[in-house]
Amino acid sequence: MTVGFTLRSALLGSCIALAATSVSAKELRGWNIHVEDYPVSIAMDFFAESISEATDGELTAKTFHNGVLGSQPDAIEQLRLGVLDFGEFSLGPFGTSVPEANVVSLPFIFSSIPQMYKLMDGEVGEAISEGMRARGVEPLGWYDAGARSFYNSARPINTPADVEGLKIRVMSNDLFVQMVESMDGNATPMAFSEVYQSIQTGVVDGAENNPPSYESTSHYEVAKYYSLTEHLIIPECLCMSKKTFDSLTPEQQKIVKEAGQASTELQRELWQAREAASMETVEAGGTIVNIVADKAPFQAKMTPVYESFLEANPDLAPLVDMIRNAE
Ligand code: BDP
Repeated sequence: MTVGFTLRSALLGSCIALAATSVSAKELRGWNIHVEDYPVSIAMDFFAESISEATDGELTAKTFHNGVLGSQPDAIEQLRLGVLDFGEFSLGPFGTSVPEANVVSLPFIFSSIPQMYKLMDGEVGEAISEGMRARGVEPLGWYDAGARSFYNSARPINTPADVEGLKIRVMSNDLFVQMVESMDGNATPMAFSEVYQSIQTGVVDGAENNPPSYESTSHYEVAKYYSLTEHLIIPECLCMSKKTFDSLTPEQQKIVKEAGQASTELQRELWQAREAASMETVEAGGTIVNIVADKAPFQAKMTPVYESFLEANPDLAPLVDMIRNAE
């Protein structure tokens, strides 16, 4: 009798404790494609720690690195639905669901990284944020992803004619397919995780990316020609599912926003250092780097890409002009 009573009250007690935990404490789940020591990953871990500290553990967050929660296009959909709480994404794959975000995937649209920062931290970033919010995503900060350049296993690329006939992996977005096809290359959209093996086995000749990604994925081991075309400057987004964000208290939302800004500042600093370190690593590993001094012939090839984009998205012309006419 006494034993039964004690057991029952102990069980009841733990049920109450469990219910209390699930009401007051919440663990947010975050998606990240990169390895743990990547600038994005370190800044995301900092974001998670800051939130937990500022809320005294009432709100905690955990980032799953290395793309273990799935491919980037799938993760973007899950974020919009609120299945994932937060994540760090390239605006490249984001462009297919948020038209405003697609503007930054137009080749050579930004003239430099400082210009990209200035515009993303101002009116252009605000216009893209509006588009993202309307589609279920709350941006918390724009991370740096430098400039993307081509690499392949066949030859250095100095002019657009050197791209002809090369099989190049691109991120999942038609704009990148058109970009490669406009130079008579063969574009293959493919998941990031499949690129190493695909180059190694000759399914593709190469891909395009910034120095830290070229290095951290070891793509430089299988594609030794790295040609600094810098054709894409695509910012990245630390963002939260709007569903998750809206479920937080105003005070928690403020904490999340501040943590997002602080982690963005950290990421941008870490990025600079990693870019330099990555270039050293790949060169020491045998990469043959060539600087593409004259980018004009590449830019000229992109005219049809712009034309078809503006034809399909006439309402985005002011945003495109805002970037192209900026200092
Ligand atoms: C990297 C981006 C990452 C993309 C990857 C890619 O940081 O989000 O998934 O490129 O090429 O630079 O897929």
